[in-house]
Amino acid sequence: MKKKIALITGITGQDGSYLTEILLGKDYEVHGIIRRSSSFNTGRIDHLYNNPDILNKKLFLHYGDVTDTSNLNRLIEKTQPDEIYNLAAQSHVKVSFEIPEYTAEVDAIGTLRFLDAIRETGIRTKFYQASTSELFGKVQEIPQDEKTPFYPRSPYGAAKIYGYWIVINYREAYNLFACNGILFNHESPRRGETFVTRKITRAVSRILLGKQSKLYLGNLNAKRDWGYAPEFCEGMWLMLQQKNPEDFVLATGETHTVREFTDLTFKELGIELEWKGKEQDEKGLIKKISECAIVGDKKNIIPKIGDVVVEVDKGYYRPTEVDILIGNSAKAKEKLGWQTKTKFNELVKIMIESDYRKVLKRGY
Ligand code: NAP
Ligand code: F7E
Repeated sequence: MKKKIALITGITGQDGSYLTEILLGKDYEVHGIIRRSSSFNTGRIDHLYNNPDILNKKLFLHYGDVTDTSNLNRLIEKTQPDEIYNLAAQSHVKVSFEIPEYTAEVDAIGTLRFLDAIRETGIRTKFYQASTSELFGKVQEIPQDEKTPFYPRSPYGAAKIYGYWIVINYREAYNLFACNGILFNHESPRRGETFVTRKITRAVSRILLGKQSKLYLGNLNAKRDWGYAPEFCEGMWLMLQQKNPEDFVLATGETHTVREFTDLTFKELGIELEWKGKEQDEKGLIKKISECAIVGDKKNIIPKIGDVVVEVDKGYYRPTEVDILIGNSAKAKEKLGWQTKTKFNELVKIMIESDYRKVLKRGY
């Protein structure tokens, strides 16, 4: 049987790297679009890229950018994909307030360019769009599912809502097989280092090893539905294996605050925190230090009881915030047989264990 061909934008990102592994595991030929960069940007796929049995045999990389229409048309013609996964995005919500126009160019119009390239070339392919729980923004109901009205709270959310609707429009107008995966936050050791979970696990590792003294955070009370990224990438593939194109929410159904994520991260390394002060003056201090499996002897921990290790920096606050997200993925469970396995505390453990070992080994 002919191998299936997938084309992935955003292959160098967190999700792109896991999705590539999943598709190669299912014997796909995978083509990825990478951006030209002045420094290396393939770190997350280097283990595949540097494997001579994989590169240019099962995995092919092409320079491109979702802001460049002619390049997208050419790549679609050249690769003739059975499935396209559009993961490329300016994906940082806070940054989208600084570069709103570029965010719209990539996240909104980039999606349109792809759909239109499919229409123009007339190739028969399936299209996955990386939609997001940020569409729900100022949430209109709790929990959120496929029928919950949207209320985006950032230029990122506003750009992604265009992407969401243009997918539906092209599906209805031109009969394309195009799906929106409305994915709630999903994290991993490969998460970008400026997203809050990875920022916390890296900083806590560095604090305990004496490489940095404090972790500065923004809104400690924001609540997110955090899942484990590889499981969400399997869900993307499942959406494109259905008979009919539909939109699906993928979420864990649990929500936790940034403060809880921070507390649990320290706890995994044997540190109990106490919180003092209110709102922007709130601080996290070390209350107790215990032996723990990851660190071993507590003498290896550099900070002392009473040290302030977390502070609030209002520079990390957003002009408009999404206060709470919690998803209901009953539809995905029923129709795709998809549900999360990794619980919140396991996710924190996976991430802190990975970062602690990295900092210990590399020294930074
Ligand atoms: P990520 O780690 O930030 O990766 C983004 C990818 O897009 C990177 O490969 C990046 O390339 C690429 N990219 C950015 N601008 C591009 C452009 N103009 N042309 C081509 N490629 C471009 O994001 P992620 O966490 O893997 O998320 C994947 C997708 O899912 C994104 O669309 C995101 O908005 C969406 N999403 C993510 C979550 C989540 O919790 N992770 C939840 C819902 C939706 P470089 O490596 O060169 O920067
Ligand atoms: O923020 C709060 C912040 O940047 C989570 C992207 O993948 O998921 C991601 O967007 C929460 C927010 O992710 C800091 O205010 C506090 O309430 O990790 P984040 P995000 O904004 O939820 C969605 C689903 C996507 O689609 C996006 O592409 O944490 N927070 N203190 C902080 N956030 C950051 N980054 N840094 C802080 O210091």
